[in-house]
Amino acid sequence: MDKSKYKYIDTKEYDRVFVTSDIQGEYTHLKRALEKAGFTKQDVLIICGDIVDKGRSNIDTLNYIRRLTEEYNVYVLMGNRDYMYSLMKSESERELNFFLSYAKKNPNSLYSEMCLKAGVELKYDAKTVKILVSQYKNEIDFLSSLPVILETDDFYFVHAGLKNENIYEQDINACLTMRDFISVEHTFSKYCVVGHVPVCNLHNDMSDVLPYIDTQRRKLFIDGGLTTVNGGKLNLLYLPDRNAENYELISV
Ligand SMILES: [Mn+2]
Repeated sequence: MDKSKYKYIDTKEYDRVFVTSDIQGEYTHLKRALEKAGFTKQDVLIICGDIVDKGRSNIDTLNYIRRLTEEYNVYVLMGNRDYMYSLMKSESERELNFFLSYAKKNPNSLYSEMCLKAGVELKYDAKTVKILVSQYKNEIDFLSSLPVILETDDFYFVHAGLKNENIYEQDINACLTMRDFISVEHTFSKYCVVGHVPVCNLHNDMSDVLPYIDTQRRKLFIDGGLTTVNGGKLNLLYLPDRNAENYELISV
């Protein structure tokens, strides 16, 4: 994995460290959670990917989060859904077709909203993509430039998981899409915080949206299943120290 996909931040300069994930086009949940937390410019928020698709307000969510990154200490990581949009700019026909088949399968998508808002007929072809890429350059550039792994002195953050702690050995696709991080046998030296898999699947209880924690291998799963699970929630966690089990939860 190349260096541009990895980011380190020093969190000592901030009052509080927050993390959330899988907002999936429902920014009003994030807005409410941040209000409940009393999030300020002295705090930092890390968003572990999948900011768009599945929800009702994908363009508004993207713009809300872009604004947050300009006005607050907010770091957004790439999720597999966000990544798909970087393929819109690809010269490769295979990658473009991969994107188009994804867009076709996801009717509540940023893609369909972009067509609607631009007054372009919703079609899944290269010509339509080209029009959208020029009309939504800033939005697509933002999604394309997101880092994949963020490290602090106390945590790793990534959308789906890491295979070990050697950052440069990671496969980007695996970081964004692995569904079996729970079975990765590596014991992390500090907690690895991820979204991607709704926690109810790990709890084996479809109504349980509380974060799932593996204290032995130091993994913290936080995706409350907003938009993907009945009764799903957005989990915003305040991490007061490196012992992730001490988190305080705001669930909306
Ligand atoms: Mn995901």
